[in-house]
Amino acid sequence: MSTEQFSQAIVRKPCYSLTSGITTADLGTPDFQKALLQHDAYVDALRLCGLKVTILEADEDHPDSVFVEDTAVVTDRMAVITRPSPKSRQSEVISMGKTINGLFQEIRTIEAPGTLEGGDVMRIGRQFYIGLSERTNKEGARQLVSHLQEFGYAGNTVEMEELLHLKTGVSTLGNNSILIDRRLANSEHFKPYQRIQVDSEESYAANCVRVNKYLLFAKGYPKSKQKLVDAGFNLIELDMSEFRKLDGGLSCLSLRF
Ligand code: CIR
Repeated sequence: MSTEQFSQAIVRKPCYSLTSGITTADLGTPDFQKALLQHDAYVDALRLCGLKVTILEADEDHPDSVFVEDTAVVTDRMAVITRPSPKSRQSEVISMGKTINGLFQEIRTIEAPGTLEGGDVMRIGRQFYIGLSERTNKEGARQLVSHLQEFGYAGNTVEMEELLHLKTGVSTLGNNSILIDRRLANSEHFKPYQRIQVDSEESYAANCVRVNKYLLFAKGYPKSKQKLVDAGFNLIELDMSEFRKLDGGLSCLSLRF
């Protein structure tokens, strides 16, 4: 199976209020200036991968708004505006809806009582995997699958425990391969793929982003890095320390299409 190619990305600048974003991590408060620099480096990396990057203004009313991935699911044929679960994140979709409107002809939405966040949605070819998490419920997943089917894609749900989002624990690497955390490694869904497992003390590294010929990878996870280098991937390492303090990974910071 070939690797999905991207030409564009949407990101949002970090807002100062990100220091009060939602978190379960016990890693302290993010440093705003450092977060800005790390975000700039992320945008540079997307450009290096050949993407045109739309940068949305910081949104102070929404502390978690830098994590744009959760507000939409974008494909080459259509986009779906999601319905995040935390109250503080629900109205993030209003401004994302306006941006998406200018870029996609076919747009669908997730409606109450469904909840769904893009971090729970992973695509491999025409197949989408949707994690059932504290953020994405069965009704949200059902609605997404029905939207996807309308455009010729397929969707399967994945039962999960422990992880915030599906992509906290698994990432597509292209060419039929995935990077996977121990907690999902036995899932039947992923057995057909070539699996590279991250070390158990490096579980944060399981969230990475394949963008064209590069792999965006979090800095500071040497064992997993070595496995990927040995497998022939071109890594761009990025310092994610400030976003990690809010449970955010590399994929959360952009929508790619
Ligand atoms: C949240 O809890 O919603 C944010 N602090 C982190 C969202 C991370 N998003 C993602 O993994 N797609």
